[in-house]
Amino acid sequence: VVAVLMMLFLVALLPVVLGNDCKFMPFDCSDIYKSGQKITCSSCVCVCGCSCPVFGLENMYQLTRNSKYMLRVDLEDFLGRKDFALFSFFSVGPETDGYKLHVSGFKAGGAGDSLTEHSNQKFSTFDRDQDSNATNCARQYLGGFWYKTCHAANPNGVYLWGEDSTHYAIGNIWKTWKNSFTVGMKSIIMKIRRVS
Ligand SMILES: [Ca+2]
Repeated sequence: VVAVLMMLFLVALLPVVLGNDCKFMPFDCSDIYKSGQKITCSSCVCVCGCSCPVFGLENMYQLTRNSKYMLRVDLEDFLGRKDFALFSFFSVGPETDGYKLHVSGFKAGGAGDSLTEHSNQKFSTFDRDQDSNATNCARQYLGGFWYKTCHAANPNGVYLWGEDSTHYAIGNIWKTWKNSFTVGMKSIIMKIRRVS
């Protein structure tokens, strides 16, 4: 199912997709925080009111279509190392174009850039091969992602609980972490923030 995107997106500021009946609803989460309202989750989505999100590709498309967002990926391994990768631009395209990833402007972070090469790729799953490889990358590497030929990051791959080279590149890896396809991360968290 294309709409399933298991990566955890934490969103600091989200735009509203305003329907006609929602004119006086908060514009985004910062308005909620300012109002003193308590939200129990660490991020929220405001679409005719604000709630805790379960993110899918369609939501990511709707969120990023009208404003500019930056992306920060926070990573941690099982040895206690924490680091990040920062990108100045992030968006997801519409379903009619395969929910293409658009990411650019790698700026900083010791985790390195394992994502830019996935830019302009459609999202592929077991049942929808939209990658640029002869094989089905999702089946080959047991994940769902914006595969190209196939990946440098596989955050929806198998949770390996650390370093494991038994099966090539199937893990939830971020290649530039250790220039390796064998290190399964403890966590990979993608956070977006509106910048305009
Ligand atoms: Ca393919």
